Amino acid sequence: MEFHSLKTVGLDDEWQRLFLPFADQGYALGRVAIQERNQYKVYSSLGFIDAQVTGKYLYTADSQAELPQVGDWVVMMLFEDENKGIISECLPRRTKISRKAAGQRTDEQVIAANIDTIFIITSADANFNLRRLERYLLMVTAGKAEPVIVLNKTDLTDSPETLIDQIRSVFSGTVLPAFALQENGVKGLRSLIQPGKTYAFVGSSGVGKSSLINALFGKELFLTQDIRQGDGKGRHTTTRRHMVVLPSGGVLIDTPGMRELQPWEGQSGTAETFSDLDRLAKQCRFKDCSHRTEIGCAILEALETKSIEQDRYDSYMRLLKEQAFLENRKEERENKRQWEKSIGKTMKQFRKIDPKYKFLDR
Ligand SMILES: Nc1nc2c(ncn2[C@@H]2O[C@H](COP(=O)(O)OP(=O)(O)OP(=O)(O)O)[C@@H](O)[C@H]2O)c(=O)[nH]1
Ligand SMILES: [Mg+2]
Ligand SMILES: [Zn+2]
Repeated sequence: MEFHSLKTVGLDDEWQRLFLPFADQGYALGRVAIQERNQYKVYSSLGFIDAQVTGKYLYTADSQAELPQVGDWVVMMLFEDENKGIISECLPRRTKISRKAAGQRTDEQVIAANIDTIFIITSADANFNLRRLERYLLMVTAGKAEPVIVLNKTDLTDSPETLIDQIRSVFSGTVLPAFALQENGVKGLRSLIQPGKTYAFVGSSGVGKSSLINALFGKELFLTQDIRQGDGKGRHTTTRRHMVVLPSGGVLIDTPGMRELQPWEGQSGTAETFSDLDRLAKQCRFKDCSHRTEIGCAILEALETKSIEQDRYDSYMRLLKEQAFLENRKEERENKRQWEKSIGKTMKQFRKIDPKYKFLDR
């Protein structure tokens, strides 16, 4: 990998300012390109090096989200003769993209950090789904990065314009058509990419994220899916997040397609995509309106007069439900933590009286 300085991977004055106090103590700065458990590949002043997180950092982190992720700026001790680093801190994230971790847990999973623009990739085939796009938009805007929607595989439809119009009905930002398998099919995308800025590619498996990055590089950098069999569901080609630098400048992060997509960040998440509905909801007669049966519900009224569509209403309701669920789970965990803390205190007091005292029933 060609690599000249940390500026190539996005270092700017603000990061430098944040790092200054650490520099004075002999630490080095780096940016995480790949992460697999506690094995990191980091851009540093020594070039592309292996790194690990200190034991202390690892054991004091409350969740995966607090550990360094792809795109993070990290503070390291460098071991020059071994070409290795030990990470002890992560600089505060400017932006991130995260979701609820797959499965039952309500943990936040950070997909990438410090991204300027997120390309949400969708494809002009059976995969096209506006509701899913809305969910991606929500996830992106909650993490404060700027979303751009890319409609890939425009060769597979007669009228990409129709699909683009549909996207514009739910999104007022930039929408770009693309054809990853043709050299000039990524012209629009390329023209958006600026040196020193960071771009993440997200979207379902098979929409062509890796193909688009390969097209931008003009060579096969990443593995892409072979000709699909059957309905094309199932296999993920990209299995980990990966940061690379375009020769012309611009930092790109490829991500594996997401199967489970639930927004993480609480209420704030509805802000952008459903801002009109949120505004309407403020006009409901009851403050805690569920927008299902209440008299004086502004949302139901809008539904009745067809100023909002049924499936937009449905996805709004689904989202509110998920958020309520996540909020509850967070509260539960907080309660549990408080409870454990108070048990701990009680036990300390008991031990003062009798050092052998144990709580048997926990
Ligand atoms: N027809 C057509 N096929 C494309 C285009 N872009 C990508 N493909 C094909 O779509 C398939 C999936 O592409 P990938 O780039 O692997 O998709 P991905 O989004 O990276 O998928 P995951 O890594 O599994 O998340 C491959 O067979 C590509 O050749 C396109 O613009 N048009
Ligand atoms: Mg891929
Ligand atoms: Zn209501």
